[in-house]
Amino acid sequence: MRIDVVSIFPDYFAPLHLSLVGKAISSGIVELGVHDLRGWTHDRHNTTDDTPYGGGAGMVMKPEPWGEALDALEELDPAPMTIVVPTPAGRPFTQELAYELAAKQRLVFACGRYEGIDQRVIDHCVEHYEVIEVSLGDYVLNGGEVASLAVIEAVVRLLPGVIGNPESLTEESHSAGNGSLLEYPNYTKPPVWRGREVPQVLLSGNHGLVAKWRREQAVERTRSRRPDLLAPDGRD
Ligand code: 6GU
Repeated sequence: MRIDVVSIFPDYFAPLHLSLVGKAISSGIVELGVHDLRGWTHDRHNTTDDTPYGGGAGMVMKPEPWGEALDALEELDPAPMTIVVPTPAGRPFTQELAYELAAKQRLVFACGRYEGIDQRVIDHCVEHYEVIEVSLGDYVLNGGEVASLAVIEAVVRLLPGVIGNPESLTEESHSAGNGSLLEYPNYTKPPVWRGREVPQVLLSGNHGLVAKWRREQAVERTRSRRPDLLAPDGRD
């Protein structure tokens, strides 16, 4: 998969070269390009924003640098681009959407700042590319950079060859493999720590009992923390 990011703060994306995503890049599973939007400005101050038509607070990102950036990215690789636009007005980001994005050939993250990007850029993109506006949840970030980092990590770990043991993908929270329950609590050695014991069933060696206990724990956690993930009648 090829991933491009366009931002006025390209330094936000340095951590992508760490850990699991970094390994996916160095091994060639992911090709990453991070681009400074200011490279597509032509005035002395590299202006990327201006005051909103109609008045009001804040600034809006100008369309011209975005248009040139997207034209230039198109030239870099012939694969069709899926433009991901992080915005609190977007489609809620879920594990299902992460799997959807992981199936694309090429993702381009368009990171807006201030009050957002001139709507004509989005409308232009919808005519020329696939566009997915994505929200991380009902709260406000200063720009799309941190949201893009989260989406990129969630997507890249799903790519074949990135996670050593693919079973860990199906066991974890929100995956299809455990009925979309939250994950059960985990324990490791020592068996007693500061007077707290590991639940006896996990030391029993009885795989059937362990599986039953974990399922019960997952259901109880989900019922108390995220009842919205259970069936509407509150039963699983
Ligand atoms: Cl995707 N972007 C911004 N700027 N704020 C957000 C968000 C995204 N998701 C939640 N808040």
